[in-house]
Amino acid sequence: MYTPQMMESVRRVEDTRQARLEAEPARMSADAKDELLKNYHPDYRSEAFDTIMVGANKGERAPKELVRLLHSNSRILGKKVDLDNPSVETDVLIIGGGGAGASAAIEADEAGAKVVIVTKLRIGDANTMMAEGGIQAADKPGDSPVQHYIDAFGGGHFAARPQLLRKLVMEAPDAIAWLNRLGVMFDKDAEGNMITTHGGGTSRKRMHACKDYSGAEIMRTLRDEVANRKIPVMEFTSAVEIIKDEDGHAAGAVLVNMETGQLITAKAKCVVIATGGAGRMHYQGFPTSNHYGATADGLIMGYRAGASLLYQDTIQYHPTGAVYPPQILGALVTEKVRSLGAMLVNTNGEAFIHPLETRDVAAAGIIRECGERGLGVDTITGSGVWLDTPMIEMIHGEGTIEKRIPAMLRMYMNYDIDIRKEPILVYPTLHYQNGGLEIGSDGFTKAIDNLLVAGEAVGGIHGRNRLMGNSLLDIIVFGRSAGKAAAKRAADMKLSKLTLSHLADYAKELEKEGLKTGTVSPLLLPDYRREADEMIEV
Ligand code: MEZ
Repeated sequence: MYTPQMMESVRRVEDTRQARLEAEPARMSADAKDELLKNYHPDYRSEAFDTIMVGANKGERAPKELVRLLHSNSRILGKKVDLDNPSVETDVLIIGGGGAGASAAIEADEAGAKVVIVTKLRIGDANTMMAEGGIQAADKPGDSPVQHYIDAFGGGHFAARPQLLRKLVMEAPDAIAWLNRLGVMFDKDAEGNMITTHGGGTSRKRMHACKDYSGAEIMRTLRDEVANRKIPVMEFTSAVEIIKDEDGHAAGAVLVNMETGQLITAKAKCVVIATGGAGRMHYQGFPTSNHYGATADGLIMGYRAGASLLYQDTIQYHPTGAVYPPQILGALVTEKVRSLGAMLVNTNGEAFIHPLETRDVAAAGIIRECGERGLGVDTITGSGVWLDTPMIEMIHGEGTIEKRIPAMLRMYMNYDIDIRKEPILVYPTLHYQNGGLEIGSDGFTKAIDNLLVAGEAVGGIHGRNRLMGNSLLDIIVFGRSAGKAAAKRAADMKLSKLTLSHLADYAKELEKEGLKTGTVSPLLLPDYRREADEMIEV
């Protein structure tokens, strides 16, 4: 399956394998990491960012693609929306059908609230489903939430909001217990103990996994629970704007039926934004590991309603996205592959970075290797480095790959690459938005006291870089608590007259700044047609 040139490089990887197994690559100093990030991490390419000219974060920078949407008008500006006769009325409206939205819905329902989930695709079409390697929790002897906090705080460059991170690590053991009770099939040993491994930047083995489809297994369980509880789910229905009342509360959302385009008014006493990430914005032209609907919708709706963003300028590029074969460009190659011992190796078979450096550092190292150093392996989609998967069975014994990372084995087998015998080619892929809407530790946005945010749409939990397995964790911890808080708030919330006047105000602000992009937002779905047309022209 590899080209003859690639095979020449594979031979060099094989020649150095035994020696690499015997000598672990050195860790980098903190200064060397900082230097590497500054020079090679995409977050530091100033030309890829623009200044936000309107709203709560005016004057701050964000990726150009996001700024373009923030500088766009509402999809429904000037359209007739019947706010007086809502077709949906509920206590808690949850926007997003991924792990955070489902967890919030389950807890709000448990607390006795009337709940509706709206999701633009199907429930479970979300980044949760795509997460592979595991979920962190310090729930074993020799570990502690404090240790978990220290790892995550350092990994995030000491920028995480302390109260948010504290909540994340303190509630992690209970999150795992909850998932266990709901029926998640975590990997366990013969005695029934949870099997845990390291991830990049962890000082203890606290990654709980379900082989390498941890997110899919968690989402399966949450989706079943939502169905068992008969929580209404409006699928193929997108929220496009937050509705407010005349006192500035969130009061629901304007929805659009994705098939007919019909606008629907949903009134709610409390709203939870759980819309997930932004990989399909393809910042800086990167491929992505994200699901089709990851287009930052919640950030746009929340911002237009008055909420503020935090760390919107920091993006996570997962070091190991597939770069070959081209059919799976950008697909996630789970960090668990490196947790199990596979090294990152250049075209000469040299290990150039410790495989479990934090993601931003590992990604920057790969970009340097393929760029300035010219030691990548050329493919038709760009240059990549080897991830030396055959090392795994040399370390842990035959059968480990089939048992621990079967999804990886199958994905590559589809292209006649047997990862037990041959290494694979990887390059960073857009994986996660570190930033998002700003919340307090109670989950509410600062500007609107009955608007909550949970999951990847939140900024500040992880700081400027997230460790593996802390996202599956945050969707459960913050999803659950958002559901409980929303039910409580809804119980004593009285809404006044509904309004969308904030859309006109936002439009005026855009006009005042002379901004006329001709685009509307949120994006809802990526538009690959332009790219396809360009390819046809070529
Ligand atoms: O937390 C993640 O992003 C994750 C578990 C990804 C992975 O490498 O498997």
